[in-house]
Amino acid sequence: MSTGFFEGLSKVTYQGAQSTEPLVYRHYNPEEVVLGKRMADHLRFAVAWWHSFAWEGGDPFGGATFQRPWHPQDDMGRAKMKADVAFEMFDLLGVPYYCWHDADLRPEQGSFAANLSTLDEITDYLGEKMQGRDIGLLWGTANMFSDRRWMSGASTNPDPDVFAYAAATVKGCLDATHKLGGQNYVLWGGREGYETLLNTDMGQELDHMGRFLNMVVDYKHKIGFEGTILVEPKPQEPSKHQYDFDAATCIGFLRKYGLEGEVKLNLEQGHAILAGHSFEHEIAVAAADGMLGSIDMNRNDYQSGWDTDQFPNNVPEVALAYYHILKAGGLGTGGTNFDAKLRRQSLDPVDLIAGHVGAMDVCARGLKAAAAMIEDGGLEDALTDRYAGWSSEAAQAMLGSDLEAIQARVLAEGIEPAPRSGRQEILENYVNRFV
Ligand code: XLS
Ligand code: NI
Ligand code: NI
Repeated sequence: MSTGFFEGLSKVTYQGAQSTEPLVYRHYNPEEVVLGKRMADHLRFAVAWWHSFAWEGGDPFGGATFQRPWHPQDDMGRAKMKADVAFEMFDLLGVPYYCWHDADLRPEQGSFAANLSTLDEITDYLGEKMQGRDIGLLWGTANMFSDRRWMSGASTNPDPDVFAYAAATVKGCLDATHKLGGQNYVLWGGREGYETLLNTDMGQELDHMGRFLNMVVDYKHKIGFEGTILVEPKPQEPSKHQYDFDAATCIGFLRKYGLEGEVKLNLEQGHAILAGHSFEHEIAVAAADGMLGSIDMNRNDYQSGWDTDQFPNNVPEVALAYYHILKAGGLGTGGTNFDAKLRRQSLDPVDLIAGHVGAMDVCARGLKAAAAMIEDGGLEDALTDRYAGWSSEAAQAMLGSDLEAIQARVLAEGIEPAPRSGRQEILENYVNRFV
């Protein structure tokens, strides 16, 4: 029986680019084959439980604006109603995946044991709802940042009891993710960082975080979880400085603690912007090290400088992101998660549908543009041309020699490099033909 929350709204269908209807897909055609693969299998869209269903519309200056029938979220009956509405939305949108934090799903019961058992109960309920539907869990994760117990960090907390609580929590969340056939498990360390170095032993905190992540990987193997473990870089907010600052910092961290080959990255567009990077920069950094795992496709407001988690709506930006994803061989077990929330004035159920429809269409259009650039090969040809000198025997031999030999060759051959244009404007104009 339907909850009636989305009354009057019907299943969103693909109608083609010429359609002027507001709630249809104009570009997202799940069955359309792009570069030999269904569009749905490239993009692997996921809805985020927290922003779409748990967030009540508060901001630092004011409380809830959304008054959903399942608010306040303090009992199991309402947690199940929230799940019923979530699955109704998944059906309307035709999305293949969803993601959650433990705290988004279950009511807060005040003790570890009670929270563990309600998490088990609600994830059983989700499992029943997944039966007979074409929907999977992209990833599960633990919210180890909202409750006051996490205020000084989870695995990096100076109090070993909090480390223990974090380990116990992640075990429960990994078990639940495994039970639901999750494709990945994410760790985002919002409080794994510091407010002031005056009270922080950074070296010790990093060692604890490295040890913690190794325990997560060991447990994943022990229970036979085949999904990918992902960490999600973000430079700051809520912590002033977060240890998972950006892709490059995370890769260094993972190597230091022997986790390369075990852990990949969940990259978020908005976090890239906060770190002073473009999204494609973060994707290219991860891809260069074989650590591209999944993406959170939500943009930030460029003027406000904080994590506004907006639905993506800029095709040229999204196209460059998918270009680098396609170049890297795709998202693997990962997907495109909309870690995005409505604006707090967008009160109506139709707004929730419209946010996702627009975002899915922007991504589909970006993917098609990226695929067209790959097929055309213009950017790849330009790269081949720019680095052509390196295919000569002398250049390759130089990489195996040393400074003395190289200096001797420069003198003997009278080498004086001739600067060449980088052709940036020509390449930017090229990209604009596709977006
Ligand atoms: C917050 C993060 C968070 C993670 C999951 O900024 O993006 O939503 O994706 O904990
Ligand atoms: Ni975020
Ligand atoms: Ni995120």
